[in-house]
Amino acid sequence: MSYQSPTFRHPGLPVNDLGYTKADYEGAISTLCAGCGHDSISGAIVRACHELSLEPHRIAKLSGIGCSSKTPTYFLGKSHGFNSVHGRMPSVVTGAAMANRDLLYLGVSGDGDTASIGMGQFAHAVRRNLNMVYIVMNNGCYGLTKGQDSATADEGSASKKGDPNPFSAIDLPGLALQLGATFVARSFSGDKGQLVPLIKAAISHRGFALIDVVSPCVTFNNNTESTKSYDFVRDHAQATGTVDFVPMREEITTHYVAGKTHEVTMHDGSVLHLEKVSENLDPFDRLSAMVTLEQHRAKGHILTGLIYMDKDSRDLHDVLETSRRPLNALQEPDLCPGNKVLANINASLR
Ligand SMILES: Cc1ncc(C[n+]2csc(CCOP(=O)(O)OP(=O)(O)O)c2C)c(N)n1
Ligand code: SF4
Ligand SMILES: [Mg+2]
Repeated sequence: MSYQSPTFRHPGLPVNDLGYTKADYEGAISTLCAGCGHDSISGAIVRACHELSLEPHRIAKLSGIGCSSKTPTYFLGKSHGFNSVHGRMPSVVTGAAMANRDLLYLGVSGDGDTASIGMGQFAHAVRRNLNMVYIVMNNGCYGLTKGQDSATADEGSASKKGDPNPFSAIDLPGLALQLGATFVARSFSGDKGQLVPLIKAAISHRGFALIDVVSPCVTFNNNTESTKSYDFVRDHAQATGTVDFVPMREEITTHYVAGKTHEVTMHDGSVLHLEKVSENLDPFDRLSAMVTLEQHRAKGHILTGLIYMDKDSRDLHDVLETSRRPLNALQEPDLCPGNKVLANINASLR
């Protein structure tokens, strides 16, 4: 059975700069459990791409395996898509990005897909600063295979039918910071007000942008003993500050209190406003970000918002000085320098 979205829409729906409605960024109707946090994240991705007026054919959405990795079917139905093998999404993005730097790469993964089978791939995509947005839909369990604990499940946390987890959890933002990530954020699927601007900022960032989104699994891991349940996250989340994102094309009209805010111009000219709430965190200082993250973790709090950003990030293309044009746009004269140049190279090696 296929679940296609109905094509009829109210004629008065607001359109973006390209003339597209939000429906133009949606996908098929979700088959996930009703109330699954992953669906809210899909909705946030749709909203961010619509509000940024991105051309759908300029986006490539990629994923691994899991309920989370199924979600690209439910958003950006007019974009390129590749559902890869469990944990292997980063290497597929690496190949695609090296061949065609003109696309925007949006990777979606789960905590199982990223923090267990895909850990090696994740680590190397981070340290190479691959130019992509990497969203982890983190429910602390393997939802698709009936709720086993994942490596991000907190010690002592228990899923619906499970015992308390005896192992310490992998904290993906902390790990990414240690690996040299240039954009690290965390959010909650139930907080679109925070998540949408973070996705927009991640899209504008040049380099690897991780957003770890706590996303409750209502079927297997939303009980009172779980630290990834809706109630627990609502009670324990602490935001670094409010985030506001203004795309390059829009006039900046909002006013912020001096001294309490940061204004960052992104690589593409968009502007990120950060209103600082957490006194200890300097989001442009890796060490400060690591310390603050650990302090919150020790208290059992979940730090959300923008945790760290390197404003001068150099992505993999910058480092490797790759071709500015996609490989499929190169012609023979671009690839073959001609006899004279080759003869000079040969002569220099004699
Ligand atoms: C190579 C391989 N090993 C194991 C599996 C079985 N498997 C499918 S999804 C999954 C875990 C998914 O967990 P997560 O990435 O957290 O996604 P969620 O379903 O929780 O969103 C596993 C172990 C598989 N499909 N392929
Ligand atoms: S099993 Fe859990 S993660 Fe999978 S769709 Fe259902 S609620 Fe979502
Ligand atoms: Mg999971």
